[in-house]
Amino acid sequence: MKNKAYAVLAALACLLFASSAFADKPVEWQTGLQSAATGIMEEIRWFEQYTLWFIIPITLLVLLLLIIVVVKFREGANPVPSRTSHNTLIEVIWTVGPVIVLLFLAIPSFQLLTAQLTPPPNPDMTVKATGNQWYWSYEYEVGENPLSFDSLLLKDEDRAGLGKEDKAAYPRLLAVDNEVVVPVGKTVRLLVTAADVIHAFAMPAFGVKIDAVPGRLNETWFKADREGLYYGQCSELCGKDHAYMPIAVRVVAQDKYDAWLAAAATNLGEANKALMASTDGAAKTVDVAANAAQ
Ligand SMILES: [Cu+2]
Repeated sequence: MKNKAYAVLAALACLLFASSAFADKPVEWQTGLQSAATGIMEEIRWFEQYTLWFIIPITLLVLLLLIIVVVKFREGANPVPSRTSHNTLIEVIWTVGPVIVLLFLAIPSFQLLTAQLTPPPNPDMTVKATGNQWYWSYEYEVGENPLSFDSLLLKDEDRAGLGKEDKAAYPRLLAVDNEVVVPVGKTVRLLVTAADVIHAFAMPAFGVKIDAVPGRLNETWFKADREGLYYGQCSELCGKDHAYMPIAVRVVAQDKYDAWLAAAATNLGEANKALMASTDGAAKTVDVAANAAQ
């Protein structure tokens, strides 16, 4: 029985490890946050743990007080209830105590929010993401002719030809045809808007989540610390296909990014194919980029 439990645990660990090796995305039975790929997400993970240091003791204290009241002041033990209605000391304590606790939570929380929404001066590049019913489109601010493309969910038919490893890297309902490509270690300013209804751009591993509102340009940023393929989703209910407009960001070395960008100016499909061949090895068999035109 014990061995079986260990085997299950080991299998789970393999599963977690294997999927994290391919791409940053949610895993089955996951309850915690995704591992961080940016400094902001590191801070968010820290803040979550920090908050628990308040939440758990407070919850236990309230539970303890409730148990004391239930036991000590039940009718059997305390037939004549006290008629006390005020106690100034207690009222001061239960007002000032929570205020202090809230300050301890609010100050780092607002600091983090400010950091999230304030791109550092002189970002290395700017990408604009536009939410549409139901896909994302992206624009790169590069020279005279900005690069722009749509990014659509990779359909089941297009995934059918993928090998096992590729299926893990290009998961169902998360993989897209044209990924956002950015260089590793560079500050990317992200402008987010929408063309029709409100969407939201969310990339859990980056600690990015910002509304995409028609007629309004929201600004945030990220600096990915490691290369990889990252998945996020639209996070504002935007219509019937809200669940089918994922976000994929591929973080690559600067030289690969430069090569991709140069090639993408003339042929995005070929640029994507070349990039995948150089980052994924030759395992990739299906022409993911080919269904771009739709
Ligand atoms: Cu949506």
